[in-house]
Amino acid sequence: MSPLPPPLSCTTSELKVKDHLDIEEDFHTYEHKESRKERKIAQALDKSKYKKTNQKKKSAPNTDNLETGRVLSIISNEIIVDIEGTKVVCTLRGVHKKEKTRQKSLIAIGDIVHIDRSSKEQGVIVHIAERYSVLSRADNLRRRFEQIIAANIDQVLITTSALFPTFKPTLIDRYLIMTERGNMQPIILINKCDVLEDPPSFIQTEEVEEAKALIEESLETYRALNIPILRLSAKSGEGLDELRALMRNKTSVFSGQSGVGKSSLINQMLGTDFKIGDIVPTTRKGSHTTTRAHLVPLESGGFCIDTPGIKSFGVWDIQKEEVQAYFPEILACSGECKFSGCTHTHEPDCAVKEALDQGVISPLRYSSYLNLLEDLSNN
Ligand SMILES: Nc1nc2c(ncn2[C@@H]2O[C@H](COP(=O)(O)OP(=O)(O)OP(=O)(O)O)[C@@H](O)[C@H]2O)c(=O)[nH]1
Ligand SMILES: [Mg+2]
Ligand SMILES: [Zn+2]
Repeated sequence: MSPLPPPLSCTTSELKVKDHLDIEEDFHTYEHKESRKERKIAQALDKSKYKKTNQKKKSAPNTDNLETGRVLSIISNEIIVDIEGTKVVCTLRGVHKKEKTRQKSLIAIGDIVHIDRSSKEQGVIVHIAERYSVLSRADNLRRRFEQIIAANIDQVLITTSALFPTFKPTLIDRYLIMTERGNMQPIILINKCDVLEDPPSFIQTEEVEEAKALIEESLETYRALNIPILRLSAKSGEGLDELRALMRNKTSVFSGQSGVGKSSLINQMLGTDFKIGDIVPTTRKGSHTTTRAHLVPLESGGFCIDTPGIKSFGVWDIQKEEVQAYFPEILACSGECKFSGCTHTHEPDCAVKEALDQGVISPLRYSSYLNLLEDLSNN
């Protein structure tokens, strides 16, 4: 058995340059031309800041005289930071913006930052502390950037819905990979379970029965893998006490497709007033109501983060050969395959396919595995 790949290395603004430069070299020679124009425009707009920061050679800043806070939300160039209960509007010191990076955003929700406060309500972020975990995905465009969803998270609440939008185990499996890679505990949430018992008239009975069967199969599959999975309803309140208990003293991020009810669940549990959107009747998908992530402190201790719905979830920084390492049940059988480099797709005498036929490996998981290999081959 090959060991699991190491978790995604947590990046800080400083570590990035030192530790990541080698692996980023290829990317930058390729990326250089395309983005040079963009960078020039940005630099021209921001010349004064660049000049100032250019003069200071980067070294670990002395954080003794700085205040520490946590990023609550990011509104273009304004970063709202919580410093002991006070919201401070900050900007990012120019030196951070100049770093070569494969990340789409240098600063993320949940980041712990050190701030030079210029007034009660305003300050400059001088340093981003090392992240202990990161939830990220590949951006939509040819996987060229890592898009950080949130940083310094204990657990990812992989939010799905029983019906509208359709329940998709493949998406769950992608989240599980990035959750493990990013050093976090996954918890799968199936919201809108009320509709299985009391479906609206526009949903056919057959569709409801299919969803019920798929959910039962998923509950069994993920429980066998020791991954917590909860049936919930923001409407009826089913499962909310259990979820509230799991969130106590933890930093949790709600992430999933648009319209699954992330903001509704948070509003129900915490009494917040996040905007709730309608489901588009023709597509039965959400309408991308939450447009930026928000971090909310919990009365019971800890934090939770509401995030915008994702359109797609590409795994980031994973090679095809590594995929099976994230499917423990597939990895466990792979040693018995006839060929040592068996991909479990077309090879004869494949122990994984045998286990699939015998019902030891769930068809849902196997199909996610194939789906991921295909996705990675196309990029
Ligand atoms: N029947 C039912 N509807 C729900 C439930 N939770 C949310 N909804 C509905 O689903 C729709 C979308 O809810 P939101 O909370 O805005 O979904 P979201 O995941 O935050 O969506 P984005 O912000 O777009 O990512 C709204 O019409 C909600 O009323 C539930 O438990 N049961
Ligand atoms: Mg929302
Ligand atoms: Zn095989």
